[in-house]
Amino acid sequence: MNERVEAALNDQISKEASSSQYYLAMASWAENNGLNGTSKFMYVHSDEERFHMLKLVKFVNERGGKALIPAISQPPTEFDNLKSVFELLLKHEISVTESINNLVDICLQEKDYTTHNFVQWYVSEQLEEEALARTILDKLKLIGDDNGGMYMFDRDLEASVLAAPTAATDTKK
Ligand code: OFO
Repeated sequence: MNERVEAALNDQISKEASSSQYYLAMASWAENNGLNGTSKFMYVHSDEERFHMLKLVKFVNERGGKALIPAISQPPTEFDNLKSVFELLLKHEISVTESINNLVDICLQEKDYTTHNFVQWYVSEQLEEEALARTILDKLKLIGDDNGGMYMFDRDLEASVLAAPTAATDTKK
């Protein structure tokens, strides 16, 4: 496997692992603050990021490279409020999108069209994740400081998690 592509894929493995840990920290914070719907959403999201990481690990190894399992730094343990949690999530997803775009760029520079094809799945995934985070933030902006609205928001988020396919059950993934 091309060395530059392999290094970029390993860097992405590390980013997906960090994303998983970051959302796990958010899930735990939400659970401790009575936000059960948000907590379920974040637990599922954390699992999905781990799935993204595993998909990369398997691809690198199957293509004759060596997947490196990274150490992960400690994510934050406290968050200001629900809105700031989703603002951080969107910011994080935007940085992951940049990293995926960089990976696409390297694949093209190195003429590795197989990896380029593989990475397109992540391009679409990032589009979906950013859109979802923006939709959630728009709702939170409408709710403002209204506690009743916040309660409904958390409940709706729980319902959406229960209705949506997960990485483990979605055959498209
Ligand atoms: Fe892996 O999709 Fe978000 O970060």
